[in-house]
Amino acid sequence: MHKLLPRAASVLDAATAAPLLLSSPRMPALHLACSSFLAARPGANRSRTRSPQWLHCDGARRGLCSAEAARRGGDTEEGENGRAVPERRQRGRSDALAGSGELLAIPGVGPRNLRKLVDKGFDGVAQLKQLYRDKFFGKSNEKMVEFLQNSVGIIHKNHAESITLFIKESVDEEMKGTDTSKLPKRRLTFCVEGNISVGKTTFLQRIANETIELRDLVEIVPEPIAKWQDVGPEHFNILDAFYAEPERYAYTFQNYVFVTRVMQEKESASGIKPLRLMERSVFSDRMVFVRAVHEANWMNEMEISIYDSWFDPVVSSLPGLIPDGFIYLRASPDTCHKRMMVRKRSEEGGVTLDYLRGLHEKHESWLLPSKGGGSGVLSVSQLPVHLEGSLPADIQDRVFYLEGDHMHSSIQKVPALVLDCEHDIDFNKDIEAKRHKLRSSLNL
Ligand code: TTP
Repeated sequence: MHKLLPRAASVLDAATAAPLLLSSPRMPALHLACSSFLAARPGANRSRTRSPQWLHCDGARRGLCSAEAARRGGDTEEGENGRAVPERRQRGRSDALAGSGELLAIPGVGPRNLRKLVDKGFDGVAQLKQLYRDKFFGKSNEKMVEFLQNSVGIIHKNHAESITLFIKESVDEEMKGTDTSKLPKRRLTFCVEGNISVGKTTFLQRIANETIELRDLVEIVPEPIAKWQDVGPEHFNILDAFYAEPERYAYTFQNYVFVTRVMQEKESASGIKPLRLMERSVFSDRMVFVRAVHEANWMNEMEISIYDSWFDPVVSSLPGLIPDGFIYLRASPDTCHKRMMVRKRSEEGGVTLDYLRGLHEKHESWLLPSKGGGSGVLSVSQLPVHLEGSLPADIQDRVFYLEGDHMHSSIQKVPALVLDCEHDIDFNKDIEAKRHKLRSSLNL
């Protein structure tokens, strides 16, 4: 862990303000100043997000492009390319769907959408209501519509809207007469991203634990590096194996990184603090590291195809992996390299400045506005005009919304806060100064 920590103009102020990004109408305890920020995430009129380019998978293969009857629940039972599904296949499927018939009572659900919902693990109305309560309560309907279209694969927006409305009204009906202030608040999750050694661990531990205002509100989920360094009864170190023989172990390692993140998400899912700050995400795995090892030819075409073939469906079926926002700790590759040299993690002896440069570029093209306007490059929108006033002034120009063809559909329009971590500061001093300020204000 670094003794000296990266500095934003005032990292502490920005970090303290970060939870303001996480506002939700259901989180009054956080004194949220910008409740419209997440709830009104833009993209309301986006018709359908195209599948990400890296999937190399066209609409037909994913069953996304056949014509669909636009009647109430009017999805027909068609196979790929619009051909009728063979009877045997239909019979097997209908066995699997037998227990989920109640879903057919939902406007917008016909046989085809029923199959998609069941394939994604929604076996009944109760699961859809739970999804709504966990992920979309207090947000605009558009969020759930987007989820149904992008993650479940419901093609027609009007079907997704009908399903959303039905579920929302059912939940609202059930909650009539309930004192909502006594209900558990929906947890929010932010993922902290940034190059190797930029200071993510330190940021999380010290900012969250040593800042009085945040301690009781924030649960920290550190990256499961210890799990990578100690696998099974033989205590294999897969991080070390990867750096020692990257061509041999890149796929195996990235696969294990993903699995350990899923395990960790499950372990932390039942926490009660309203805010969960996670170190990295499956999205940095895919957008940064998998890209890097593929470009370095450490992961071959077959391996990246295998990775992609499970990445999208698995992520889509685990909504807990999808954060409400990102915090990008940004520093130059040189600075990260210097910090890495000071840290001296034994496995990283061979990590070159060039490799860090590559990772830096990938973070930038993912989490920062495209500067050159190159086509095909990720674009990130500035804060929409109508929301400008709702964010604290000192983070207003550091918040962006992720969008673009290279972005996984489930993080389209997710906000990202960018913090400049180029310069070192002594956090002890800064935290003490903040405490002092707080004590003075309490004495007033
Ligand atoms: P980081 O996730 O960047 O963690 P860190 O401890 O370096 O972060 P910080 O100093 O900012 O707290 O990387 C941990 C190690 O794992 C690093 O050597 C890079 C490697 N790694 C991969 O090779 N692939 C991956 O997908 C991830 C997430 C990490």
